[in-house]
Amino acid sequence: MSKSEQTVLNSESKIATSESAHEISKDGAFVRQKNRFTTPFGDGENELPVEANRYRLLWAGICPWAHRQIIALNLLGLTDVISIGEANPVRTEKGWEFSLDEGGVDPVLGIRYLPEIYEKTDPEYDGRATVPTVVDVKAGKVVNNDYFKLTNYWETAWKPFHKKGAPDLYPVELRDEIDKLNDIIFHEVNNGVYKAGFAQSQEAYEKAYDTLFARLDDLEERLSKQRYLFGDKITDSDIRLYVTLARFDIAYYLVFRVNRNRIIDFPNLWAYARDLYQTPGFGNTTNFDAIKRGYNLGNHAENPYQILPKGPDVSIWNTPHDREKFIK
Ligand SMILES: N[C@@H](CCC(=O)N[C@@H](CS)C(=O)NCC(=O)O)C(=O)O
Repeated sequence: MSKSEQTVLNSESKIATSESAHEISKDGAFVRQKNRFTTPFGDGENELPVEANRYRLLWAGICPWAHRQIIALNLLGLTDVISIGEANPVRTEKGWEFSLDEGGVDPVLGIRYLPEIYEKTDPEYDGRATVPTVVDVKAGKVVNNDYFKLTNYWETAWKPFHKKGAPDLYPVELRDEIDKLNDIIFHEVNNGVYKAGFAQSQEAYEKAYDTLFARLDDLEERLSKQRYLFGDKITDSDIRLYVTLARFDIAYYLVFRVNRNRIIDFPNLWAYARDLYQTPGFGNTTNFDAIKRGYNLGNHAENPYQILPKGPDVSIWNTPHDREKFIK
């Protein structure tokens, strides 16, 4: 489908289904839309009550912002109290579709396309219906799509439901530093690849590309001295960096033109990525096939003949990483 056909389709439906014109600045740079549903979880009057079996998290295996929620829920043992719905990784012109489920509808919410629940929640909403989305099943409405802060809610407000021995992914004494690094990782790496991929000017693309690789060089150096970003223990920042590393060589390198080098060319970043991949919660929630199909065949991809790249070989993610050497 050509870009102009895509635009026509998008303008016909009220809810935008791909990165829309309003997310491109005058100089051709991609500026991500703001989150619409941002009420935090907590026990305050205006907060979302933390309650078992009340919420459903909707995601798609392609999506880094959604994947990090799934990793956090798995590490913390929250998958017993928050249900999970998964959309097909290949996004359609009508938005995320629950075609992996029997009958093509989400078994709990009964929706075929994600925009249906956004429309039901707020008929005025005209942004993109995105994953991750948290739905209050009792009310049948979207309550949160704040992909940036969600992992922090699972890590803090949801503590009463953590499994025994769950890791502390957001230790109080490190929160300021974790927040600072998360901001950098977001702007320069997680969203950096999108800024390169969705840029509509050479200048904006090159700026994103240079910033991204300068930051990867910096992280390569940081990870030459310690096992994880903050030392010996996995934190929230590792989850955020991992989801982009896992998509880099198989999708971004080619589709988003971030081709200075691959992750497997950085000795420390590559060993670090494998170390996480081989940690329960990371590799078992990483679906390389979904990632490849999603980025290459989804409605935002410019791939008129729908050809799926054959490589790369992902079995190398299981090779030894030798990162235990950093633990004293
Ligand atoms: N909620 C954020 C981030 C989440 C996000 O962009 N998710 C993507 C998938 S990785 C999505 O759902 N896109 C739907 C669309 O563009 O129609 C946003 O609005 O930009």
